[in-house]
Amino acid sequence: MLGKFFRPPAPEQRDRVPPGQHLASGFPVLTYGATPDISSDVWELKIWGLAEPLTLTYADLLSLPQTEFTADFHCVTTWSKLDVQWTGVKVTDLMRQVKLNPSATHVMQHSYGGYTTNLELADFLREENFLAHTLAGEPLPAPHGGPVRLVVPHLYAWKSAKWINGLEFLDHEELGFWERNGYHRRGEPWAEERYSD
Ligand SMILES: Nc1nc2c(c(=O)[nH]1)N[C@H]1C(S)=C(S)[C@@H](COP(=O)(O)O)O[C@H]1N2
Ligand SMILES: [Mo]
Repeated sequence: MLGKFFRPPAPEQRDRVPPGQHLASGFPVLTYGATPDISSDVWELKIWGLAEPLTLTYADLLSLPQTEFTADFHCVTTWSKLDVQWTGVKVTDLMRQVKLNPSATHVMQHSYGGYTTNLELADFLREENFLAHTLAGEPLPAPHGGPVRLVVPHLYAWKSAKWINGLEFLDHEELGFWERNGYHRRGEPWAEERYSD
């Protein structure tokens, strides 16, 4: 398993690598299907379902408070990358703009290209989640989800939609693309929630 693409964690990193994961060298790209080509002038994020409908442009996103984040990244295919540096808008700051219906309990992320992934509202509203537009000080490259992706550090990375363009609030759980295709409904890496039963 260890070889060109993986390296063993240093002792101080060991307790940050979840069971069954290996550190990747570099930052691999993992995409199902084609990479959408969306410029920041046309990018938009639509909010609908159990919330007052709202559309944010890239300029709207930049007008919200900007935060730098360092977060670990865990792909269910067993690679992890520690200390990824991002800049973007905290989900909690975004949600101050959104009038959520109190009956909302879940959210579906929608992406350009048709990818979807689901979250419970409590997993979505965490302080450490954010919409990222910058990776290591550079505009987020398209293969990593640019112009804008969600990042949900406490769950496997398939829960972090690249090229995000929609948040649909729901009062029940619906399953996204990978969740309908055998992956776990929640995907917590420390509990190795990889596959559905
Ligand atoms: N829209 C979209 N988002 C996606 C994916 C995808 O195929 N399409 N792949 C997911 C998976 S499985 C992982 S591991 C991460 C990979 O992000 P990266 O390519 O920036 O490493 O994005 C997630 N978000
Ligand atoms: Mo993944």
